[in-house]
Amino acid sequence: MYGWTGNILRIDLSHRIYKKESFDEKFALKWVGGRGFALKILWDELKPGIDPLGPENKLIIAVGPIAGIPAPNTGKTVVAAKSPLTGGYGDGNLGTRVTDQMRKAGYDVIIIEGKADNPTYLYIEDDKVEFLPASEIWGKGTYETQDWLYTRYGKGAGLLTIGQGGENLNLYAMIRSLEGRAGGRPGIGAVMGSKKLKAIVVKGSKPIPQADPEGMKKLGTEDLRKVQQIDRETGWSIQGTTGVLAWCNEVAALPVRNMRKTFHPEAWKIDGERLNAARVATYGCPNCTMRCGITILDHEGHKSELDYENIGMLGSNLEIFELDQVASLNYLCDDYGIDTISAGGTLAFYADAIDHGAIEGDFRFGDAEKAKELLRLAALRDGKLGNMLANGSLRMAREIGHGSEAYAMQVKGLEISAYNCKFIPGMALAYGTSPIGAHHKESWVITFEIKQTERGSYGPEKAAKVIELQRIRGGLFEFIVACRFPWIELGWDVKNYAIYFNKITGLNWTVEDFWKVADRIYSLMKFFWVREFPNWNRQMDYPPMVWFDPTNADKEGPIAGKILELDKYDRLLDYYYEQRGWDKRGIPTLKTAQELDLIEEATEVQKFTKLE
Ligand code: PTT
Ligand code: SF4
Repeated sequence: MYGWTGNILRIDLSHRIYKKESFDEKFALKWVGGRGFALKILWDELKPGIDPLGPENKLIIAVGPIAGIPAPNTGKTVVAAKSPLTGGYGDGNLGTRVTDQMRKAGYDVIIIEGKADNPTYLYIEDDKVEFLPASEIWGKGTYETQDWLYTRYGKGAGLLTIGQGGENLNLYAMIRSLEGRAGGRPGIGAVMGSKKLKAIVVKGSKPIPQADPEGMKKLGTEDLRKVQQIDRETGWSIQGTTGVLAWCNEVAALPVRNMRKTFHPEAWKIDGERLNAARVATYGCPNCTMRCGITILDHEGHKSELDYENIGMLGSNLEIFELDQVASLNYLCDDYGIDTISAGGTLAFYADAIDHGAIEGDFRFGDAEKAKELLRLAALRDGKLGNMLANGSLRMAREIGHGSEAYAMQVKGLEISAYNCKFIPGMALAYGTSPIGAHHKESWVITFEIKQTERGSYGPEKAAKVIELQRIRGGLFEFIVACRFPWIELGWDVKNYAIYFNKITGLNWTVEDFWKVADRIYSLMKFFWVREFPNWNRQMDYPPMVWFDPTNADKEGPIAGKILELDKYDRLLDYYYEQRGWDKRGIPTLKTAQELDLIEEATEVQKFTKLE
């Protein structure tokens, strides 16, 4: 078997033991890697209903066959667990040196189970694992933690760390790596914190098994150069992801004031042009020639790397239009190790709830200094308010009541990222059906929808496009494990990934083979949710009700008077389910399970609900 090391490293923190296990070719071909491996392992090994923050939950770190090989943008790793924020399957994907170090150490998957007695960090070097005391770094932010570890293990070591957010079980705590990388929005950092695991250091020295290493090296190096050339010609990385901010503002899709508004006259102050002008450094992931991490100095003088989601959720959504202050909020989220999207969404919900009299408080939209203080409370779970904020907007809404759940901007408990879909049905469907809760990473259909279709239409072609993108983004790039930006931003053909895959594995796959794996993964993710929530119904795939409320329609601007319509959204959801082979509840049918080779899993899920 080429392309996979075939090894899983299983680490038990409770008993301070570890062992190397192997997987066979059948497992590799069925699940390929990354999200596929993580999902299948969690499905097989977690008992339904376990406490995501208890020792029974498992933290999975998984790479895929392309990960770490010099080829366009392969420095990514998947981190996954049962999510404490949503209660369902949760994962994220971050740029890190762990990717190639882990492969070189001889593993495709690391499973971390149990819970350490005391704060611990792991040092993994090839076949050796050390359980080391983390007392000197426990309580510290991610930047100080990284520096401490780099001093001991050198800059080339692969590092994954958590900050105070993960330690204090903030439900949207993430795992951090490098200068500006963060992954695991649905609280994967909190799972790591619940295990008293502060950091993981990985170093490896073995070759990554490949069918044609020389051919792949030559092709990969050439393609990295080509991608760099296209990036230079198009100028994409001049503004990187933040180039989309001005467009969102123009087409009324920007999150403003807890997504009550869709554009703002001051948005230009925090757009990609301003960001690029303020740039002091550029960061990137390993094996990348696009380097999209635009870094500026924040209000206090720290270096802070900003992407569009960070600015949208901590800037316009909070009506903060001073770029250096947005950078400060972003820096704090990075240092505490909490998700900027959920943090921004939860703070915006809190300000909105105060505005609507659902809760008393002195936080107002636009107040950057107060927002900094609230981030600290949330990260440290300081006091009653800190605890509420640390639980995310849905739990907070359920606690404070007064109908506020309608404007908690989340799906399945995960806060919506920075696209305001008041009147963008296809993108609302993408959020509704995202298998980890509302995240644009699965299907970023918005540009197709606004540029190439009638914006207010609910036709089957929109459902089809959402699925097509989910196959590529939530499927392919999450199981071969590579950054999707060369494809989405520069038009780098997905067929290239089949070429790399075949050179590395010695197989002869086409992209159609990839789509089958993607569909299998999507159906199993749904089974995972259904097993956790046996009364599953289609309302779990709805976006927040405020997007259907005519009184919430814009009063002016490009979409004045327009709002989503629930009966039409339901029809769109039906098209989506039909095309996926799922029933009216949104659950894969037995026939679909059979076609996707998921019969064993379907038998298991039948213990919880009857399949059609
Ligand atoms: C991702 C989510 C995103 S998606 C952003 S900005 W984006 C936010 N980044 C955060 C951050 O930074 N710090 C922080 N404390 N919280 C943050 N929360 C938000 O998290 C990321 C890039 C980006 S930038 C995107 S779209 C692409 N995402 C990819 C993906 O998901 N899969 C894939 N195969 N390739 C991708 N390429 C791009 O990577 P989550 P990263 Mg992150 C600081 O993981 O959980 O999905 O959250 O990965 O290495 O930081 O790169 O406009
Ligand atoms: Fe990382 Fe950006 Fe490069 Fe993707 S394009 S690998 S997110 S630096």
